[in-house]
Amino acid sequence: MDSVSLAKKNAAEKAVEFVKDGDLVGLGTGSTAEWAIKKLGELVKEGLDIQGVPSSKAIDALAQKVDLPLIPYEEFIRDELALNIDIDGADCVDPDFNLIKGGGGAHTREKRVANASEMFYCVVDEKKLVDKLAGSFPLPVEVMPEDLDEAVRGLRTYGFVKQRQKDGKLFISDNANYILDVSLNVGEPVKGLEVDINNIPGVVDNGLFTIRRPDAVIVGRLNGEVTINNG
Ligand code: A5P
Repeated sequence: MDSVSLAKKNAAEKAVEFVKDGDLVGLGTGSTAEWAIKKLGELVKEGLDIQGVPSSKAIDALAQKVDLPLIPYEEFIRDELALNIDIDGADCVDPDFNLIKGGGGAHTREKRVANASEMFYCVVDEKKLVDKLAGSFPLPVEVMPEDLDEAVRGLRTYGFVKQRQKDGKLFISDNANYILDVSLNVGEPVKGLEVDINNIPGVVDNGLFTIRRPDAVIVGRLNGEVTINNG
């Protein structure tokens, strides 16, 4: 395994150590969170008693594959469930624990899950740590297809806008929406931007996590070490 993959695995498995018997666990999306889900599957086989809430269809499928007991995302929303802990990755993390997420297009559900969680552990390899969010990673913004043009016009205030594609086709989110990636030209701080962008007509949610920030960021280092940074 290469050093970045190992760093992701080490960070995710460290976060799993904070999961306790009886917990309702938010299951993040992405290649880092997947390590946590696989580890939780192993622990459940050994007797850990938890239920997971998947933040995407892809993670729902993985969790089922490793026999993790699940509460479907739709049920979590309908019943307004409170979760004990959420383990999720990020595309970049600034020194104040503000995040950009949504590289996999799952940030809307990921944010609902993080907002409902008492503890939010963000798990990353050290390459995700940045001084400034703007310019480090294009900001994913989920938009409703019928409002695409209006959303694009509104988002151009903040930077270059590109509609996401996958395998030569328009990317469609789990919520049946489009994703626009915005190369932010706004500089820092990005505080306030999360709300402002969500006020553009047609925007469902954007990948800034500046309001619900992680309680801890667990960083897998390329030398194999893991550091836990508490907020
Ligand atoms: C999914 O939409 C994202 O928010 C992911 O959590 C984020 O892109 C991190 O993914 P990796 O762990 O694969 O880098």
